[in-house]
Amino acid sequence: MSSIKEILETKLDGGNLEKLMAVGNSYMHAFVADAIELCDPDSVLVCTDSEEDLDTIREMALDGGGEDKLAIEGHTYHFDGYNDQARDPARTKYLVTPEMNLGASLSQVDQKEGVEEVRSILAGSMKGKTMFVAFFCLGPVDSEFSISCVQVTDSPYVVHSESILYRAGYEQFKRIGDSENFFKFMHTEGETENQVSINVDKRRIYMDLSENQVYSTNTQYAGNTVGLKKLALRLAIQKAAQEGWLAEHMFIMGAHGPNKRVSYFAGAFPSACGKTSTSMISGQTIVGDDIAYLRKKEGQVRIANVEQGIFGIIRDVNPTDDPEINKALTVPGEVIFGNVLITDELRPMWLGMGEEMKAGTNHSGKWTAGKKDDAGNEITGSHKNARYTVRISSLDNRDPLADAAEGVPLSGIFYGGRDSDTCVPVEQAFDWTEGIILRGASIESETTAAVLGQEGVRKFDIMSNMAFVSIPLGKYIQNNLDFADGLEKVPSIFSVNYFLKNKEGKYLNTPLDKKVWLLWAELRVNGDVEAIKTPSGYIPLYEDLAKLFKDNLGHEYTQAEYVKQFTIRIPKLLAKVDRIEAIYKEKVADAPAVMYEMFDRQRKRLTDAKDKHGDNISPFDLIAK
Ligand code: SPV
Ligand code: MN
Repeated sequence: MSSIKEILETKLDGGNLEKLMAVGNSYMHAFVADAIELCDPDSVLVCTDSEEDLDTIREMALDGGGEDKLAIEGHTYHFDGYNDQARDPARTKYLVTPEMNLGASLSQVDQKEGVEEVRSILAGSMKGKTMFVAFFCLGPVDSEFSISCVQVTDSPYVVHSESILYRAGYEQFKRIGDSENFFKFMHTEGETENQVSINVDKRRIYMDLSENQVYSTNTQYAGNTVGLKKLALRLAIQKAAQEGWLAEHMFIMGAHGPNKRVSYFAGAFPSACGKTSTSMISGQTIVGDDIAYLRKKEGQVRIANVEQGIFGIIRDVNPTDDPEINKALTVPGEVIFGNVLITDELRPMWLGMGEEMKAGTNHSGKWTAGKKDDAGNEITGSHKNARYTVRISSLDNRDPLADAAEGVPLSGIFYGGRDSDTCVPVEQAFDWTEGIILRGASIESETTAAVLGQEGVRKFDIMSNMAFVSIPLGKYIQNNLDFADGLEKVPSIFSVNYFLKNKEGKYLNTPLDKKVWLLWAELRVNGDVEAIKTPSGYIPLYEDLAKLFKDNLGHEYTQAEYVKQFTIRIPKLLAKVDRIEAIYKEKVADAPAVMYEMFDRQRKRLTDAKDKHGDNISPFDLIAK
């Protein structure tokens, strides 16, 4: 049997071998040697943190590596295959050892079986290609949050994306010494035609939980291939539960209160519920838009952005609604556009940009309006899940502490979802336990026309992290509950709902109103405003909202609007408790007992209030007299 060094020497030239060996980590060397033996690339290119190595990646991405140039300097575009436009839950599985049952709701296969299956697909898959070995860091480098990662892939596009989205990690990897404490990602595109993966049936995204290793193959969409994003989140949730911290699907932002005060908030909302746009509310500052790690330090919660860039939905980005993003996407600078429409002038176009889509090229080939696929479905010019990849440092609204090694102190958490008829626009939880259980662990979101299937169906999504939880769901909730133990200052939990509608189906709020809910929460966590205690939580006083609406949006907020929005809808809230409880009873065998206590208490509060005030209670009826 060849030694690891001998295997590496077969494919790495002197310079690359030197770069790899300079990181003195035998476990990483063994991982790379294994990838070489398995995938059999022609050559191996090791990327350090240097600009020179990154330039090589950029050039190779443009030289048949998944990207092409656009007219504006630094802008490139990438297409994924026609059926490779999103995460693929059906082909995404956890590989588990016999003692590791994750429960009925999570997709899992036996580790031995799964490894064998995916490795048989990966075998020889890099023949004739270059394998890239790249190092990145989850969280700020050289910090308590840092998790070192090594990515092997045959896609320069993947490495290029990671270099925008994550902090460089070659030097960081040297810091961890000869430790096994890092994440490993192995990706191959598989067979391609016109630079896109074609063998969908052989697509696999398998998380080997006991090895902290992910295999991903026959796919290019970043949500399936960029190891550090959702693949790493799944590994991090397991690691966090073992070590007593949290890995969450959350944005982080600085809310700017009176006298230049900045209070940091995080928020978890399911896809297409305003997560990125909340992190970008005008006049505020962004730390991150997608994934956060939370740790306790000296009695406080510190939270850090796992990423340094945004892989954002481009649909509806326009100068009015998203001025900062729109600017970053229209001036020279490093941006990768994914699955947008490209005009003959090499200009990217997308849905909701405020211009009519021209004819051009998209992920389906040549495109003109009205084009249909083989099944007769209309193909939009730019895909609904088309994306942009950009560094937060390219944005004017970046928070000055966005890369702080110690993260930022966390004052509050928002949980949200698309809810047309039940919860008020903003409400503070009674306490941490109630917030985690009746808000985070009770998130539901209504499906939209953009998603296949019936519209308006409520989909259950624990902490909006359901797709990424890699431990039994009850354990995950318990870990969230326990996180408050020992804290001197427990962050306040809020629920928000931007999607309330009246009986005629018209929204009761405008998208701009979220700024008022945020700034109210900012005042609340600092003890600047009182609140009304309702059976379901604390809601704002009319006077405080009226002032915030006037000062921030120039809007005369009426009592009638307030009553419509903040009426406590008892029957709807009772139905929600019953729905959620039924899901836990049916699907989550290890749900903590305190959950059922919380459901009962909520029911009692609601029925008591109903007996006293009726079904739908105006907030004015609840003001203590
Ligand atoms: C999401 O869908 O939550 C995303 C994009 O952030 S993906 O990388 O596909 O997960
Ligand atoms: Mn996300």
